[in-house]
Amino acid sequence: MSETAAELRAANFIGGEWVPSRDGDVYERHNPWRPSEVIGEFPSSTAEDADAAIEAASRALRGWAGLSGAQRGAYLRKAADVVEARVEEIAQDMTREMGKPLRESRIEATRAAAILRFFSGEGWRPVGELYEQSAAKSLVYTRRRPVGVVGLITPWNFPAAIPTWKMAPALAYGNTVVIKLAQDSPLTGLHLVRALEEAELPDGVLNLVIGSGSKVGNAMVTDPRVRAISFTGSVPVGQGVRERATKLSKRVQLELGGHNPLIVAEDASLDKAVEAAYAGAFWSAGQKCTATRRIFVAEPAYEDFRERFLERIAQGKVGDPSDPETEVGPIVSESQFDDVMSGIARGREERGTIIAGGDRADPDAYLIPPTVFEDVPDDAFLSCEEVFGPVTTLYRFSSLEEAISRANAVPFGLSASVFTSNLAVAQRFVDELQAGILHVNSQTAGADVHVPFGGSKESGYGPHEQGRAAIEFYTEEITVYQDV
Ligand code: UN1
Repeated sequence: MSETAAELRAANFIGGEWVPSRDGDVYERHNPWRPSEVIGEFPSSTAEDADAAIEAASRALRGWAGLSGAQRGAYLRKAADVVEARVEEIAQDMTREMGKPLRESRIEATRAAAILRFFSGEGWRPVGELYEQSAAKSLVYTRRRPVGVVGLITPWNFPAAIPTWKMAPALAYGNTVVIKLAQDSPLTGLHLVRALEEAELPDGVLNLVIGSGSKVGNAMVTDPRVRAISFTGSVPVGQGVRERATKLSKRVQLELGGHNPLIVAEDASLDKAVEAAYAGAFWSAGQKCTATRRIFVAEPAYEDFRERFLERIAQGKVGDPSDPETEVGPIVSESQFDDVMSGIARGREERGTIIAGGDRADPDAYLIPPTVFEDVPDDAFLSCEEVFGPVTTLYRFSSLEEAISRANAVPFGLSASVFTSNLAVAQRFVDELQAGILHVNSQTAGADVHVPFGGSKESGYGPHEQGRAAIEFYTEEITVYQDV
């Protein structure tokens, strides 16, 4: 363990103190590349710990909300400096704890600093609109105020970016925070919380609890003091969160799964399309809700695309995620590995043909090589359900209309790509494809820090995240009639 990492406390952070879980329970987290290596022992917290964190956040609310936006932004700017100075260390820990290839971990840690920096400027931007009253010339204005204590529940697959893109706007707009980090990758999030502690955030403004969704997450969702819940994770868990939280009139924001299509038109640059398909389907071992799950190729281009895609797969580096050349590393845990392998088995049972990968690639690591299916029916499991690994399927299409309608034929709507050199094709795709994030000539994954991010249909619920869009969820808009 590096020196600063050793200083990190594998503990909860409540009211400005690093504390073990109340009942002292811990769990071990292992390196998915070499599962015999223990990464660390982390608190296995309960509802009592969540309660203490919510209490601390409630006490800190008035003081924090009472600062100016620019004052709050100054803390985020300091934290951005700390994260930026530690990008390499954070990236190394991210790779060890969840197997994300180092090249992507570095990009993600850098992105966390950029998110903090973006939101540090929010305090200088408008917080309302000014009108004239209709009956008299007196003023009426809108004003955005903090929601209160917010609960953030984050997944293991983007352990730097997602906690940051929830914490930074929550804090910038004057809320206090209780965050639950995913049990599979808490170390990266500990670096982030530590950076905000080093920025001297007042006690209780940010509280961290590590534990399971059923204990800690549930306590956050059902506690009436928590006024808003932002959740990123699976569809069934997210829907359960929404049900319980809305009963208590809480705000809910959900970022759930995807089944993202990439359409390769006949006139596409195939080199670009192949590269994007590879990155979208296999980087981070396909463990992104924005990963490319279905690739629709125009009939005349199909054989050529297929051949180049298989060549690209043969050249790609699969293996040790700490090697900066590696493109595809292991799956995060044994249970996720088992899920992906059973998705592959199901694809085979349902008449799918595997043309690349499909079998475990290392007896120790949870390593699955890039896996490609073809001849999978549109109503088969693989064509409809998210398999959270490096697994994608090729389909042929004969008209754009057909491609768009098959691309839309799933309950998900997170991201989608088209590759074409024809503007009319691009425009039709942008008009008709049912997803929150559309890409023309770029891969389905990836998200810029300053623009809205979020899905439609079953992929998302509530206002979008990131950029200025985040203000919708993390503030309440009030209207003020002001007469003299
Ligand atoms: C990205 O594509 O860089 O959990 C972000 C996920 C998404 C974030 C994707 N919520 O995979």
